[in-house]
Amino acid sequence: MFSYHQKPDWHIADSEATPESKFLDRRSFMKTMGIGGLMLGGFQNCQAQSATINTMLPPLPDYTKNAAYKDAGRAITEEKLVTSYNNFYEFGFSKSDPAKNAKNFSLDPYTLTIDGHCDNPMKVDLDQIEKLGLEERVYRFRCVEAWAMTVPWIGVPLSKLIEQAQPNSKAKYVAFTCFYDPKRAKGQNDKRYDWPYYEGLRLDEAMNELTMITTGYYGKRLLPQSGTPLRIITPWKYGYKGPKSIVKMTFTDVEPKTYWNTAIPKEYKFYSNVDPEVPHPRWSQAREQFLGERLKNKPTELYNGYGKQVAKMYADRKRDLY
Ligand SMILES: Nc1nc2c(c(=O)[nH]1)N[C@H]1C(S)=C(S)[C@@H](COP(=O)(O)O)O[C@H]1N2
Ligand SMILES: [Mo]
Repeated sequence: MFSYHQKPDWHIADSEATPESKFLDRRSFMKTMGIGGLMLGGFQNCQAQSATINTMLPPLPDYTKNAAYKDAGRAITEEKLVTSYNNFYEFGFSKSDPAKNAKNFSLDPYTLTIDGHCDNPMKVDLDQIEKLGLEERVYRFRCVEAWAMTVPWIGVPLSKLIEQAQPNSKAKYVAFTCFYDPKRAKGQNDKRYDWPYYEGLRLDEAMNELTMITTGYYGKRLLPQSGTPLRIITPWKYGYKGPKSIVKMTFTDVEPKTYWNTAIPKEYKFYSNVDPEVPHPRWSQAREQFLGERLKNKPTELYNGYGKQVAKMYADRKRDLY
C-alpha cells in the first residue's frame, strides 16, 4: 500500500516527476464522487470516438489581438516546450506523458453544461462559446512546482459566458468539472485520485477581466495535451486552478471542493494565488524556472505580476493560504 513517504509505483525516477504526485496521501481521499460517466443528453451516436485529433473541430475562427495583453514582460515560450511538457494527470504523471497518451483524444462533439444557481442554465457547444468573441492574450503562467512559461492563449473572457447564464443572488462560486472517460484516459483508473478532475473559483474571480476560457494558442486549436477543446486560465493563480477539458460549470453557494485540496489538504488550498512569500510546505516559491532555461533564477511576483487586476479582490484576506 501507499504511505506518505513512499514513492508510488508509477513514480518516474527523473527530475520531471512532479512533487504533487510524489507525496500523494491516499488516506486523505474522499470516496469517488457519484459520477459514473458524464452523459450529455442528446448527443448521440457519433463516430467521433474513432476520430483522430480534432478532426471534428472546425478550424479556429478569426480572433483579435488584445492590445492590453500583447506583452507579458517575458519572452513567449517556445511552442514545442508548451506542447511537450505538461501536467494532465488523466494521461500520465510524467511531464512527457500527456503529449504521448492524449495524442488521439478528443471530446467531439463537445458540449459544456452550465447549471446551478442561475436563471439561464444551458448547454453550449464550442461554436457558441467562440461566437462570444475570440481574442489572443499573452499571459504569464506559473505552476506550483515553480516552473513558469508565457503563452499566447486564444479564448473568450469567462465573464462573457457567465453573463449568458445569468447567475442569481445565490451564486457565490463557480465549480468546474472535467471530462470522465477512464477507458481513454488511463490515469483515471488510478484509485488514489478522485476523478474526474475538478476545480473552482469565487464568482468575482471567475468574472475578473483576466479569467479566460481558452480554445487555442499559438494561432491554433489547443492540442489534446493542453486541454482540448477548452480550458480555464487564471494567470495570477497556480496552474492547477485552470482545469483542462471541462464539461460542466456549476454556480454554487458554497466553496467548491478542489482536486488538489482533496488530495493533499495541507499543501493545496482553494485560493492558490501566486505569492513569493508564501512557501509551499516543501519548497520555496520565491523563485521560478522559466521553461527552456536551466536555473530557477527568476523572482516570483505576487499574483504572478497581475496585482493591478486582482489585488482588490483580496483586500480583506490574509496572505496565509495559497
Ligand atoms: N483536467 C486537468 N486539468 C489540469 C491538470 C490536470 O492534471 N488535469 N493539471 C493542472 C496543472 S497542475 C497545471 S500546472 C496545468 C498545466 O498546463 P499545461 O500542461 O498546459 O502546462 O494544468 C492544470 N489543469
Ligand atoms: Mo501545476
